[in-house]
This record gives sequence, C-alpha cells and structure tokens, in this order.
Amino acid sequence: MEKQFPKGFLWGAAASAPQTEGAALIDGKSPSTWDKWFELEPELFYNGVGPEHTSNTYHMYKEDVHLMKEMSLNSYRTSIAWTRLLPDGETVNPKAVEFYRNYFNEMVANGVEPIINLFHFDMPWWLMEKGGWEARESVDKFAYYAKVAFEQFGDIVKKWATFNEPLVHIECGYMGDAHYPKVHDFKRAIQVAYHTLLAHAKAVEAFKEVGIEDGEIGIILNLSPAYAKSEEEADQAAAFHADLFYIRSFLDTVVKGYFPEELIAILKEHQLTPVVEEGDRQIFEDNTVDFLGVNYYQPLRVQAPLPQEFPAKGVGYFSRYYDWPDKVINPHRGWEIYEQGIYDIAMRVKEDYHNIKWFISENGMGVSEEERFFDENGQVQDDYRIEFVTNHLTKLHQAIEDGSNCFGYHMWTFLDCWSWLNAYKNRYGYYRVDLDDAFKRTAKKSSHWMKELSETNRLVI
Ligand code: BGP
Repeated sequence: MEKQFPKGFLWGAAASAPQTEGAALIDGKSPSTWDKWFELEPELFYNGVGPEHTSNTYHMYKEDVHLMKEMSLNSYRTSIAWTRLLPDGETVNPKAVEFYRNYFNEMVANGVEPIINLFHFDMPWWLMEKGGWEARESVDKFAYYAKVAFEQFGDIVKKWATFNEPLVHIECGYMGDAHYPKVHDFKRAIQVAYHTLLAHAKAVEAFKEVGIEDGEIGIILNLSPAYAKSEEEADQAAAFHADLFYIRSFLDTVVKGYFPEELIAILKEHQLTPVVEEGDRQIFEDNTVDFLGVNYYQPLRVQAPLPQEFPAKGVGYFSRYYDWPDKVINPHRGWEIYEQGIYDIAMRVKEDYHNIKWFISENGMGVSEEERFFDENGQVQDDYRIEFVTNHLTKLHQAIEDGSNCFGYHMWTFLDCWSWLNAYKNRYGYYRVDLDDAFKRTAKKSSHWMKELSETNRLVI
C-alpha cells in the first residue's frame, strides 16, 4: 500500500544547539546551566560526557548540511544558543553571528529550510544566578535576545520558534532532578511556567516589531494525549486534569491568547496564582502564534490519584500514572509506542485549535547500545526505527486526510546527539556519531529509507 503526502510537505529532522554544536566555551560563548552543571557534578551525566562533547557541528556544519542534502531533506530545525549570541545578555558576539549566518546560509543554499528555535533548555548561567525563569527580569532578557536573533538572521530564516517543550524545563527543573536547579516546589514551578509563557508572548511581540518578510512564528510543544484508565468519573477527572496542566495550559495560551478558566480557578483555590503584572493579559491576547510544532513520543496513561495533601506532588494531586497492561514498549528506551496518539493529537489541534497549521517537530525512537545493530560494515541496521516512523506516518497521513493542517514531519534526530543527563545513552539519529573517532558520521539504514520518502513524498507500507 502507498500513502501520498501533500506537495511541499516538509521532511526533516530536529536538533538543538546545546545538543549538537559542541564548542561550549569557545569563541566568546558564556556557560549555560548545562555547561556549569557539568562542571559542578559531572558524575550525573551518563558516562561522564558533558556538553562540550556534543556532535561538533560548530566545526562540522558544512559536512552536516551536505549530509542533509544527500538525504534530500528539505528542512531542519535547530536552535541558537542564547549564551553564544549574547554571552552577557547585552553584547552581540560577532563570532556567533558569523557562525549562525554561515550555517543557516549553507542550509538555504542546499535546499534545506532552517526552522530556528530560541530556547532549548539552555538558560544562561549568569541569568540562572539571578533566579532563572523565576525572576521576572528573565522575561525581558529573553525578549531582547529574541529581537536580536530576528534582526541578525531574519533575512535568512523565515520560520521561527520561541521555546522547545517549555513543560520540560519547568517540570524537570522545578518538580524534579533532571534539569538544573533541581527544585521541588509546585508554586515555584507555576511561577516559572508563567514567566516562560510570558517570555514566549513577548518574543512574539518582538517578532512583529522587527517585521520579517514572509516570516512566521511558532512554538514547539510536547503534546502527550492523556488517556484515562476507565470511563469512571474519577479516572476521567484525572485525564481532564493531566490534559489541563500538560496540554491546555500551554496550547490555549499560545494559540487562543488566554489561560484556561479551569486552571485559573484551581490555582486560586490552592493559593498558587503566580505574580502577574498589569498589562500581561493583553500581551498574551495580542501575541498568538502562526504555527505550532508538536513533539510526540508517547501518551500519558492516567488514573484517579490516591488521597493526599495538596500540593505535595503538584499535578500528581489530580492524577496518577497508570500502567496500561496492553501497552507496547520500545525495549531499547522503555517508552511506550502508541502511534494512535499522533492521530489523536492531530485531530485535537484541528478541532479545538482553529485547525492551526502545525508540524511534527519531534518524533523518534531512542535506542541504547545501538552498536548491537551494526552489520559487518559497521552500518546500523535500524529496521525498528523504520517501522516506528512508518507506523506513525501512517496515522499522520490519516489525520491529514481527515483535514488536520499538518505541513511536515521532523524526526528526532539527524545525528545521534547529546541528550542532557542521558548524554549519548539513547541514540536517535539517521546518522551514527562515533565519539571515539572525531565525531565521524555514518549513515544508518533509516537514512536511505528516509531519502526515498522525502524524494517521492510516498510512504510505502
Ligand atoms: C525530547 C527533547 C530532546 C531530546 C529527546 C530525547 O523531549 O526535546 O532534546 O533530548 O527528548 O530524550 P532522551 O535522549 O532522554 O531519550
């Protein structure tokens, strides 16, 4: 069977500056929280590999773009490192301007449309020392950074995103230990979320002020549909709340321009309302997005929570993880594989969010110890990845046929890349990166498969 994707569909891959560039502390770049955290606690990082050991794209960008072209990708998402462009938050670093202009121009010259994101978990250390996203000051600092980026690169880059997965730095940094500063405090997490969303809206405002010809601005959200254990009222309420906190608090705000009423009511009831300034509401209302990037890996399975004190576990007060017995697991990463989720979220965007244009900005399959799948020539035979992408694309195609306004599919990721505390544990790329051999890139089987798909727009099942 064959599935034809629309003409002009974007085929590509996603990555981020801190996960691929390397060169973490040279040419004027100042440290991000990741650089500093690695310096402070290197033992937390898988195999002790830190952010200066990412895939060295800073020096190898020409080769990377060449490989993108070879794979016939027509688009690529990465980010700018705030700490490279504005090392002290004020002064533009000419080396950064030079690098990013060269890199983005190289993409365009090779038929690869750059989609550029501004924040992928990489808070500048100097700003973290002043309170990070908890401090209102961060909002204006970020808006300034956004403005500089639009001015410097807006002639080359037309599609922009403000944040990648804002939920993640909030949850992992303020309700968990996977991101710095490892705080566990729901009230502080809510303030961080508020400032992040306000910073997003102010960056959209800056985008309009700069006025990039044919420019579009969006945000990348991880949207994991929440499925309830049963039809019972308490389980349904758990799904409603998981959806409210994890999806609607972001989606409603960036697409519709206001926070969900139910969220405001809960925050009031539990004295969690963040500090808000006069005029903020208008900023959200006036600065909604042109498009959405949707990262989809796995769904949320939830059930009614156990009785407990509020707000010990934050969202856990309203819903609890449920281990669905029928789930299919990626044995190499432990995440659930559920391709129906991509269809459900696609239709949700269509029905509840004015059928806004959107694309899959991340979807992919992480595999630990992927060298297990080398053939005799040292090529990774990643048939599992091809199957994973095929199954998700089949569902995505169905959603497009059913009217969802999806314009592209980006796999996470192009090159195996460094992934925060997990470093190089889980490999996701179309290309293998050999850390022991000067970051040598080797095509995996999936890259050949993807090349054919991006050339023909035809998925063969
Ligand atoms: C996403 C992030 C990426 C990437 C990916 C894989 O949520 O946007 O930055 O890291 O997850 O994660 P991991 O390597 O932990 O499997």
